Amino acid sequence: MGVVNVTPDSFSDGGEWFSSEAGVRHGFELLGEGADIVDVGGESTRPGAVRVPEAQELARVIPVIERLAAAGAVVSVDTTRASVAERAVAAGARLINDVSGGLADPSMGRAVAETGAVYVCMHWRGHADVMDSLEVYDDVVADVRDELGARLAALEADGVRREQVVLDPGLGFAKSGDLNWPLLARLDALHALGRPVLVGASRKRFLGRLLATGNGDVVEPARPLARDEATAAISALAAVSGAWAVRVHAARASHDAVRVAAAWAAAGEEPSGEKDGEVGTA
Ligand code: PMM
Repeated sequence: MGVVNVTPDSFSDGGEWFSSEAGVRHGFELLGEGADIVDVGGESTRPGAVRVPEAQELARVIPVIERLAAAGAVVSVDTTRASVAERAVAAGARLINDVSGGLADPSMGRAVAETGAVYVCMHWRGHADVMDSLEVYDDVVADVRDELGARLAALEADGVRREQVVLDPGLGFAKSGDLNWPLLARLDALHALGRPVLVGASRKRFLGRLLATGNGDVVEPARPLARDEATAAISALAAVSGAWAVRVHAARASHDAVRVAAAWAAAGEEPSGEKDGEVGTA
């Protein structure tokens, strides 16, 4: 899944794709680099970011989704708003990627059920302006699994079919630094919920910290663009761990990494059939 942030303030690509034209062009670039899905978002979830009004979010994402979908691309909309999700599906999006897992908008479950779209349900505890204060866990892996399990049950109560849902540990969301590594190392705990898993590690702060230079008081985190090689390494490891997709800003390196992982796995294992069940749309 390649990322098109149609925002002026995304932390990782600095608003480079902030216009419909540029967003569409970048979407095609990502597809050309091997992305299977283009994820279009109009609201930054950068730590500390403030919300944009719904009308502005719609004005950013709908034209880009329409153009990419009309050209045959599989498009996902990155939104926490049910109204934006519905309009995006009407414009051709086939996936709804909700970083709040339905918690930001009580109407989301019903919208997902009605559209029949694939729904990425990410682990989330609060909006970007407060999330850093919410990272209190007894056991981050068990807590994230249990909270996602609760979201899955709530979605089903709203009429969403389990087969529509993909789960996501929400790296970097109410999780700083070393809290992210156990979630990656224990993707099996999320797979135990019986749904496919998407991993979004691309260019995130915990990678900047891992790759930091200097020591003592002068430690400099690696810049977002200097995190792409580490992102590709995670893509390979996530693929080996059975992830359904990785959400990345630089598609080519991760596409190659995933191909390496697939060749490696195919050479070492007996074919075992479907691992998590199909992700199905209506
Ligand atoms: N991360 C961001 C935005 N959307 N969606 C999913 N499903 N998973 C993520 O980890 C995720 C996401 C934040 O990163 P960005 O601002 O660089 O897009």
